[in-house]
Amino acid sequence: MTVQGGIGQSIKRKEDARFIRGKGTYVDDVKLPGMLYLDIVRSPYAHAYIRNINIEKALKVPGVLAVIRGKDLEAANLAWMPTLMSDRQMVLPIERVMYQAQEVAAVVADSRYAAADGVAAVEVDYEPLPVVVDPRKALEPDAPILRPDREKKTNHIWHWEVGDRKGTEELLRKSEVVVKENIYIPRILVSSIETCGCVADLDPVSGKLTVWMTTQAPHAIRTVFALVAGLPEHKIRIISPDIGGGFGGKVPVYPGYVIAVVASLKTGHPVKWIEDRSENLQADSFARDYHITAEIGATKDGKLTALLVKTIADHGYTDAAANPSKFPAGLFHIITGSYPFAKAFVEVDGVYTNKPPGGIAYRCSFRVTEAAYTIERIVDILAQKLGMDPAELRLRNFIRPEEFPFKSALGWTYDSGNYHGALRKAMDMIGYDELRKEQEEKRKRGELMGIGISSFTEIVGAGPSHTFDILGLKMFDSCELRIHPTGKVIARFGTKSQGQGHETTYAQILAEELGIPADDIAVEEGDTDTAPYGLGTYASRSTPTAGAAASMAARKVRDKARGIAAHLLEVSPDDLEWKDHKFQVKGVPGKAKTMQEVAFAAYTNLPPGMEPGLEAVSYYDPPNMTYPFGSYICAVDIDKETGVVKVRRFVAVDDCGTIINPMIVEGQIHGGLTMGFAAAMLEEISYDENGNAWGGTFMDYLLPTAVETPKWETAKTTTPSPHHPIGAKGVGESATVGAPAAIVNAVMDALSPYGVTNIDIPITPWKVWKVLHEKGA
Ligand code: MCN
Ligand code: CUN
Repeated sequence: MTVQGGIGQSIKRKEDARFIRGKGTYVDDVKLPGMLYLDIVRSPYAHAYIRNINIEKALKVPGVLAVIRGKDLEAANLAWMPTLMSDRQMVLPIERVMYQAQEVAAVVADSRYAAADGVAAVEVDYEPLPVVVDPRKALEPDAPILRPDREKKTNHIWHWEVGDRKGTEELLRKSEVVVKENIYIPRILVSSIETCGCVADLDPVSGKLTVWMTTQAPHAIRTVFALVAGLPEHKIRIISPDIGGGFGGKVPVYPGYVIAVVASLKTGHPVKWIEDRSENLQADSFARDYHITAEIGATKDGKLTALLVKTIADHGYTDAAANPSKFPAGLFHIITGSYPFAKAFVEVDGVYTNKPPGGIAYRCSFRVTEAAYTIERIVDILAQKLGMDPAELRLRNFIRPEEFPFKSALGWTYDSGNYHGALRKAMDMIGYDELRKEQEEKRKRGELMGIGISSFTEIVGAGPSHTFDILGLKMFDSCELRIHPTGKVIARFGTKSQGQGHETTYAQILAEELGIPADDIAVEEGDTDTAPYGLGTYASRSTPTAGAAASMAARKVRDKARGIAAHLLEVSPDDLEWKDHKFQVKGVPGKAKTMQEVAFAAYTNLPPGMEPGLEAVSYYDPPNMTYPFGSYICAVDIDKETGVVKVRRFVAVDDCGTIINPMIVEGQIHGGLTMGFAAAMLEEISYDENGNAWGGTFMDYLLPTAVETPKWETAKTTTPSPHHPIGAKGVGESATVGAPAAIVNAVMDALSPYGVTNIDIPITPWKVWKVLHEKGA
């Protein structure tokens, strides 16, 4: 017997009732009496001394009430703030600006327009300084030191390594075939529909600070605010209302948030700050920017041996990456992917440059995108060198289903997988053998067609508290569940949906566990005054952590409910079984009580001595990460004359274990594939030698529209996670992680007759045309 909205049903999203009517409440919809507006003065220079900031004219602009500078913040000890990676970051500068578009001062006014006029009237006297854009140049001995405030007088931030360096080098030396490639994964930025912003309201009477804020992690923000600003934590309320896309870009604390809080304190009014699109693109947390050298070894018949990876990570002027504290390069060491290497070694060096800070954001699961891209690219380059079909090379090497749980060469324990199954399914769907035949014929005619595979392994669900923390906060998550007398439910979570559909899918888990229709279950997130503590939504962790907490809380409720049901049925609790979503007397299916009947009794007719009420809380600390995976195959045609790449077909087989809502998962995969396509073909933010951003507006930061986006063909296999209460793995980032390598592998496959092994993304027509031209095609 199924329950309405139980696990596996493609019910429509509950939240869409308000979104499609334009009735969502986003931060910019919050309007409070007496609210003021903040706008920010930003630096035109990538590196400069600030000689003077003259605010006299700005203060004369009608409507302007205050101008805030770094030195105003210094008095409150707020000119700098700590980053998540134990570095420090300017809220507003006192002496120097470090990147173009950095916040320099802030204007508070009684309207958004007056604030903008005020910004235009602030006069800043800069003295330009030498700019460092290339992280490799930043490491040269004569490079200007960008962070003299640090003890170590060097632009090198940290070195991090994992694995067996000597063993890997030795095994590579002994390997019959070795290939090595330099791969650059450029800077990209999330372009959510909604930019970042907040409304900060410090009530002068109660001393309570309420901040409506575009954040993916409200509780963590509350604790960080308490620790940094010294405010009592119970007097801070962070509300993350509806969010128009996060994708990682709403994890960091941006200076604008802090300045808005200070402005509210200073003026005694609520203050709103909303970024505009260019500010969002130019100053917010970036993703990728990894300069990677990968080397892979194999035997002549294609058995993989060892993998060695060296990386320079460009962090901009401060290391403000959002990673678990122990992992400065995130989970990059998932880079051995779907393969059982005997030896592997990875090292990463973090470097300062004159660029905006950040790192990891953009549907990445903590640098898993970089890892998956590298391994899936280098395996293809190896196949090319071996003269072996890339599908054959993968199938020969994949970790076998019976080898799970599998310990990778770099120390992760993969929970479950069936990589052969996913790749074979994708090959069937796309008609792999026929495509290869077609390619052979086309090659004879001089036409360029390519087929690319990506068989990625993800790692999501941070995480087990023995390994995962952010600034010491353990990365568990939570569900608080309460059943009302009439059998209706409210459940609150420590995570925060930004479009993923949590109001629907958490209700589905609870419906399945409680036998109560999903329509009768309200889900709330994002208000720290009401939601249980949790670390928030990013790294596809909500289902593995808070989703599991939903099951565990429901099972706690069921334990109590069993006693009440036994009382109602006048039997011993041991005589009951939970079957078909109700408590039944074993062997007497007609004698049963539903959860709704039990709920009413919990407030009206209890067994003697039992506490009234029916509720439970679960703080779920997962025993392991979950390891979703997939196999993607892409077929492209390239126009020799123009270099234009056309994705003809793209087949995606994903496996995220038990699926809660197939329609939502398909939506996640469609969106993720489109973002992966964007990274492979269009998006890039780069800098000229003076540190001017290229790609700071949508005129030249290219997003895919419906016109460019290929038609996605999706399918699934189901390999449940053995340690998750319902066997689910995360899926929110899989497609963005897996897609780029499939597309680039297809392009390189098309170009392989010319001996081309790599073109760095984005694969623009110009880059392709240039290579073809150079090779005389
Ligand atoms: N789901 C499911 N069955 C599974 C796994 C997931 O039905 N086996 C559902 C979940 O219940 C949830 C959705 O799929 O409704 C995504 O779940 P999960 O993989 O747990 O990821 P999170 O909810 O933690 O979302 C975070 C993830 C990340 S990190 C980025 S980045 C990203 C992504 O989600 N940002 C998004 N997808 C996004 N989608 C939208 N619309 N907006 C964003 O900002
Ligand atoms: Cu890295 S982007 Mo998601 O983890 O919010």
